[in-house]
Amino acid sequence: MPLELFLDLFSQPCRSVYIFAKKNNIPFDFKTISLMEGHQYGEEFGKVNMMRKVPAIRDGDFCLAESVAIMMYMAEKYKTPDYWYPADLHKRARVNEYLSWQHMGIRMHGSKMFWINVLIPKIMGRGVPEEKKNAAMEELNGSLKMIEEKFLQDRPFIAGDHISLADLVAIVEVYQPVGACIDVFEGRPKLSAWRDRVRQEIGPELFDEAHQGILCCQEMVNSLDVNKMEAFKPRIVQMFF
Ligand SMILES: N[C@@H](CCC(=O)N[C@@H](CS)C(=O)NCC(=O)O)C(=O)O
Repeated sequence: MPLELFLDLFSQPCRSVYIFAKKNNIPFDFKTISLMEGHQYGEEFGKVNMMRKVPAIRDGDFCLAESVAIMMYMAEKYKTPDYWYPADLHKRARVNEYLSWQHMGIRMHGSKMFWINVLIPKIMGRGVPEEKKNAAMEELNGSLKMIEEKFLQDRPFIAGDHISLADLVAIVEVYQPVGACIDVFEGRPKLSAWRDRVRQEIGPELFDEAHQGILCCQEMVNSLDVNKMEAFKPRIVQMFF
């Protein structure tokens, strides 16, 4: 049985797993888990990932969650080119440094702006208070500054001359607020040039295909059945109001 990938491409870590598998010609079955439809709470998916988060994979009777662990598993199993997760001690340490930072360093900040601008007005019928929105935007700006000044510096990619898992994990996060009409590249030439290099390395066609949903998310939002979003409301209130 081919590798099964359980994904929703509106999710950043799902996009990195999807791009990694496609770019490396890893054969897989795409299993759609629509988060907005609540598929993550289904009985079948609970057997794949009891944490009820995507991405997740099933390889025979082996199940695995967490995007970074999944990509490392695929890198080892399918012996993908070294530059993705370099064997060189210092280059690998650079990749690990970014992968360790990003969970708390940017993930929440990009996601928050997406929820604030796109999902919350639809689900709650009102926007979040202006001061919370401004604070979230400031946090996101801080994260982007860190990517430019700490993780990229004057290197073409995070670990040096080649794209790696770090760049892939970074670009999908940086694109989440772009889906919420926030031009994170404006006034950031270093970030823009890095985005162009990463897109080119991945291949513009695959890059754009993976991001198409998030960049046209208004369509998805317009068609959302808010009655199916009740489960999100207590979490939204707790985090944003
Ligand atoms: N650290 C995890 C994050 C997984 C995660 O938070 N996934 C979100 C989508 S981006 C999810 O499945 N959320 C469903 C829910 O919370 O109901 C990874 O990198 O895979």
